[in-house]
Amino acid sequence: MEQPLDEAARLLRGAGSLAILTGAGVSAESGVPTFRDAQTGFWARFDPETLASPRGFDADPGLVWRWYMERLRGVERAEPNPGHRAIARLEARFGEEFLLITQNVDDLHERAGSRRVVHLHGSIARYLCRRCGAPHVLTPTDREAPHPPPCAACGDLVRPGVVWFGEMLPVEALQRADAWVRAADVTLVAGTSGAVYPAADLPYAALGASRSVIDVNPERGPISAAATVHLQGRSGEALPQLLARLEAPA
Ligand code: BJW
Ligand code: ZN
Repeated sequence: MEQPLDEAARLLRGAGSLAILTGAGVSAESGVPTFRDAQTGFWARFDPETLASPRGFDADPGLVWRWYMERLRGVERAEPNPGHRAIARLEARFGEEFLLITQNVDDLHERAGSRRVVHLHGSIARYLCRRCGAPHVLTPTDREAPHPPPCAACGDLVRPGVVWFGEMLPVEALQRADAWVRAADVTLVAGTSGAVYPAADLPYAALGASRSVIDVNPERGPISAAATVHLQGRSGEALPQLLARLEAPA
């Protein structure tokens, strides 16, 4: 029987276009905790779905602010890992027939060289007013403050430029992602639990359009079960292996 790595390499070799969907697991080997692991230590006492929601921010803006400032520092200290770099190499190989769709709010893909990137859940480096939407540039004081700063335009509170539970994803980004997974010959999914919608629908949209799906995850989750191939392993190891197999003479 064909090994999963060989099967995945064969699918990619035969593909003219590639979509990649990433989640927090891709940044785990860079030391950025996955979303469901981000509640370690002090944060273990809080429900992530409350911290990452407008309701949670309304209830305790200072608590949510401190959580984001701590995570922002973690992202800034982190470096891209071999998984991010393998994804950038795949972009170089597929050129315009490539789109990276990420749920991650870090910029590690860009720092690894990815350019054709769509962010579904925003960015932890961007800040804006929760009321009037005016952008806000973080000062060193803001970063250490126990509370979010006030908006310079209207005085309401500044919030992170991420998509919280109960909020709409950026419409254009989601439409582009959906069109890409339906049209691309292969969709490679890496490091996502498939627990959060509507991003979790994308692999099924690809399968529904009779496209192939490769899932890279050390755990076997709902997407691995439905995928054409499941590469069971860490993305920082499995993706470079896949790339090496692809670049080797057939
Ligand atoms: C490794 C690894 C290694 C570890 N290598 N892998 C349909 C059904 C039910 C509910 C809903 C539904 N549609 C919408 C909802 C509601 C809700 C939702 O999905 N809830 C679920 C809990 C069920 N969705 C929403 O609210 C969305 N908005 C929306 O639908 O708007 C329309 C609407 C509005 C109002 C009313 C009704 C509808 C918005 C979702 C926004 C998600 N935002 C967050 C926070 C961003 C900011 C922040 O970071 O703080 O995005 S939540 C969090 O989850 C974050 C992530 O991007 C997202 C996905 O998580 P991800 O990336 O999969 O990470 P983990 O931690 O879950 O998994 C890590 C994986 O990595 C695991 O599988 C590991 O095994 C693996 N791994 N090491 C490879 N080395
Ligand atoms: Zn404002």
